[in-house]
Amino acid sequence: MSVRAPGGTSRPRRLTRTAFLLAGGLLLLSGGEDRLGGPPPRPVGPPAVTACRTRSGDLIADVDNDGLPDRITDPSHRGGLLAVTFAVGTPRETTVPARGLADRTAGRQEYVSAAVADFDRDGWNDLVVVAGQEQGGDDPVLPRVAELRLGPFSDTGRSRRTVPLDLGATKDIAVADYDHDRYPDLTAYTYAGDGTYEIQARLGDPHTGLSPDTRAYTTDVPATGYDPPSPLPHAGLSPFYPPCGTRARAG
Ligand SMILES: [Ca+2]
Ligand SMILES: [Ca+2]
Repeated sequence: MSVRAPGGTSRPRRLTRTAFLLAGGLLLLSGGEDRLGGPPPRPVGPPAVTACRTRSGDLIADVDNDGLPDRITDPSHRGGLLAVTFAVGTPRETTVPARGLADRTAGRQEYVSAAVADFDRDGWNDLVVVAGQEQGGDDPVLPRVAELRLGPFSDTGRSRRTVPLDLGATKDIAVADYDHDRYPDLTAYTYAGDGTYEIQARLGDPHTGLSPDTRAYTTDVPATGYDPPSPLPHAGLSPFYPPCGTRARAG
């Protein structure tokens, strides 16, 4: 006769469930072969595609290390409408919005924002994702997901290395240039509570790309309210990528 555990689950069934949970945890720890798949193969050299920006402000780069150019667009200029078109111009072309790059809990998030740049300048473009619950009250609501995924990254947003970010109550993000070094920075429109918003900029870093303790600028913004100024201050890709269709001259 099996022993009834509190809650009515019999012990053998509970052990089976525990075993399943453990196996699932080990799967995730080992890099993940769930329905979102694993990260792209580890790069053995620089990308085959030279990253560049189009006249309309899109970024062309190979973000998933399959040798084919991908196109990154963000007509919102603040992360909410970012989308990546993988394998652009081929039969395998597929467009993934920010929500599809977030993670397996994306369906439960009220908002998802993303930004793409090579924050650590290793040649591979990286993905920042913030996602969570909208602000609603005096107290800031922190995002449930705030991560830098160091590239290459897959069409489900999977990468080999993830850096957790401390961005505060942030929904709107963009790539920016604050200190005019070669590392892209991240600008974030952040709720400080009691109806006050501020701009926080995280500076790109050669070792971590961005990190919780990376140098930051914080600027108060006049009461613009829930929606940030557009574009966000110092936002733009142009300091970091050459225009497409130009070639650096030798010498
Ligand atoms: Ca690609
Ligand atoms: Ca990178």
